[in-house]
Amino acid sequence: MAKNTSPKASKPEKSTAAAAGIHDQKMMRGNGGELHQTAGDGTPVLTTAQGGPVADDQNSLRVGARGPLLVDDFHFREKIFHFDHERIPERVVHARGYGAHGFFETYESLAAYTRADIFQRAGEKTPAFVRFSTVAGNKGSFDLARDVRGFAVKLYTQEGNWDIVGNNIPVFFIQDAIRFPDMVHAVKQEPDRGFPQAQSAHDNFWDFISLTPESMHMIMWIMSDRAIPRSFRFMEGFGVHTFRLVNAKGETTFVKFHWKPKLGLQSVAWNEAVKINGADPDYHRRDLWNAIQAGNFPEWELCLQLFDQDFADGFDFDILDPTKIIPEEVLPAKPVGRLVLDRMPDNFFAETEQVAFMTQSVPPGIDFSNDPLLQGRNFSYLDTQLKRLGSPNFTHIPINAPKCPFHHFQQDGHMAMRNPVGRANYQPNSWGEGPRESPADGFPHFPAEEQGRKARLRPESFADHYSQARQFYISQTPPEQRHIAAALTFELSKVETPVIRERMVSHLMNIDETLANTVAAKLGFRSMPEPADAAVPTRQDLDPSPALSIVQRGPKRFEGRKLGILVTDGVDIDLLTGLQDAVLAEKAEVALIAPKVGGVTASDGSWVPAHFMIDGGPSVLFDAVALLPAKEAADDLLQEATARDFVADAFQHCKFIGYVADALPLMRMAGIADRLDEGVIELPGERGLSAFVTELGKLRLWAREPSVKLGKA
Ligand code: HDE
Repeated sequence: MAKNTSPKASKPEKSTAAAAGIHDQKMMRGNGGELHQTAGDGTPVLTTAQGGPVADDQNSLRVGARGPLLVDDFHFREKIFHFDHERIPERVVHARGYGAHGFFETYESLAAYTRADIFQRAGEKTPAFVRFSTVAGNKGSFDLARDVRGFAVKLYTQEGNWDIVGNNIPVFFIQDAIRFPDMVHAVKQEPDRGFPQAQSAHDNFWDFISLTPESMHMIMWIMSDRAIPRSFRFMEGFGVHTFRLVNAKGETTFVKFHWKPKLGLQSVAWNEAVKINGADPDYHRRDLWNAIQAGNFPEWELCLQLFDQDFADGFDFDILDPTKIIPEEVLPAKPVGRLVLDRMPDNFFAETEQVAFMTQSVPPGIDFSNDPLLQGRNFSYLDTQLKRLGSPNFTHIPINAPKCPFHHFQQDGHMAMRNPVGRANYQPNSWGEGPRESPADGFPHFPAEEQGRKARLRPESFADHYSQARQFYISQTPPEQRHIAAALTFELSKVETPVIRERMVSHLMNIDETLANTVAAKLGFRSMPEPADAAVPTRQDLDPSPALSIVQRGPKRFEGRKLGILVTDGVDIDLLTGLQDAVLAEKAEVALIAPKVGGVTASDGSWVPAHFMIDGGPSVLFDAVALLPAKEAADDLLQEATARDFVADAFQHCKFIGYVADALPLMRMAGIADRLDEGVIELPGERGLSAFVTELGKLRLWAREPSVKLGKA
């Protein structure tokens, strides 16, 4: 008889389940609800999904030592069957995402505007789940693609789930949902070649865009640094469309939703984004995970732009057009509550992957406008959930289930977890069983008067595609404008068909001539094209809106950011601990980067563990850096090309750099020693380390950028 050479299954640590945050111990119970236990030591016995105890999970059942496998092996069959079916279709857009739990807290009663229960009582807390996402990339793509970010919020209100399925950009590419499949096809990988992934820099995308003037406002946003955020925590969210609030008297107010991050806006530089994608493709999800695990709970304020029909009638643009904003300088956004994310999901698949957002999920007191994009979305999202989650019972999945009482007669279907009990599964019934509808409490669709001829058309009030695109551009600071020009140049340089590049530049001429000329020059145009035909020939010259600039809406402090400190053996321990303390006092983080990840021996002989080795911790991962090598190790550091890149990149990306004199040889090698500016600060500095950390709150010295580009001092 063949000897069993099975490797002994290693026993799980008793605390594994708790450490992994597995709360649902039912997974480990047998059918009787009792834990199967091995003799005495408390470790649960592995079972099949049917609950049968498993004797050997390492070797399949076979005839003899080298013979064929047997179909009797129901355990193998079940295990491999389940594995083969682990994947569900990824989202057709927004496939790559990351979510967290939290709560929404209402500041004050908004009963004058809406009857929505969530807004009735000051201090009321409502559970929330938020999923951030990129749009174009597939599930396994990288975080720092140039792309819109989804910002989808599920609020589990006492009157049902309310989904605000928004983005981090307040406008959209198209004005009518019927164009969405074309738009998404154009941006995703080209169908014959299957690439590029997670990139808008290709012919099909720019072909579609250059043939779609209504996308020009969105293009300005996408080419700005908004499309390469530093962190989910430092970006805004927008409901995009105009919605309605409806109060108990049936009176309505139009509303636009804004989420504003407490820690201010921040993006990265494009060259940095490219490098982050290689150094840490999970940069954004890791950032959110780390912040929440460390107890630094990200927070946003919900702000409302509220307006009535008179305002809408007097406004320069149609409030139903999702390619337009209402500038905050024209209509301020009123803070009405805060959203705090304070808990990561226990299981990524169960929660983040299976969460199903739908624009049409609104409680009484929130209603829709006639924005054709919103109305198309209200129709679309139910289909996508059925396709992806495979059953009309997707609301039975805990992350999608309401947290308020609910009663209905929907029954059966795949994976039905809840079915009506008793005899009545319909209403009205004579058995006195089950729920009934309630005209007083139920959802009152706002009785808007509608009339008109049935037709396929676009209103003339949607025709101006350039005025707000220009307004966005002129609202940016000079470095932000440079970044837009650079992004357009980069993207169009990847377009292989010259006529598409020209068509795009002809649109830019309607937005800003200097921008068009700059891009054309950088692309090597030999002559300028004619400006694009515009449906509305005269562009309005709107006032700039400073609220649209990231730089003008940056943080006030370094809080929530990360300083990367380069250390070697012999690092001055007093300086290092002083700097760490100053950063922590600012509620920011430090990471130590050393030649070896184990750590370094500091000047006092103590052992200081590192977080990264230099190759694994490039400066692009940090908001600012400090260079604290000791003299005796400085030569070794000069041998490391990545140490040079660490310094050169930090400088190139306009970051603040703290240094000690012993870092100068390294700085020389990085080509910055004779180009020191006010962003390169010797430590501890005249005003001390806390003054240095205060300075870091400015995040970037953008004034350095032109000289870096030209390679000049
Ligand atoms: Fe979406 N969108 N969308 N979208 N959308 C989806 O629903 C759709 C649009 C947005 O984290 C899909 O569950 C149509 C605008 C976010 O799970 C799908 C149109 C805005 C998410 C869908 C739009 C968004 C989605 C794919 C044109 C910003 C991710 C998977 C009318 C306001 C939610 C899914 C999550 C997801 C349809 C345009 C935001 C196919 C038809 C505008 C944040 O239903």
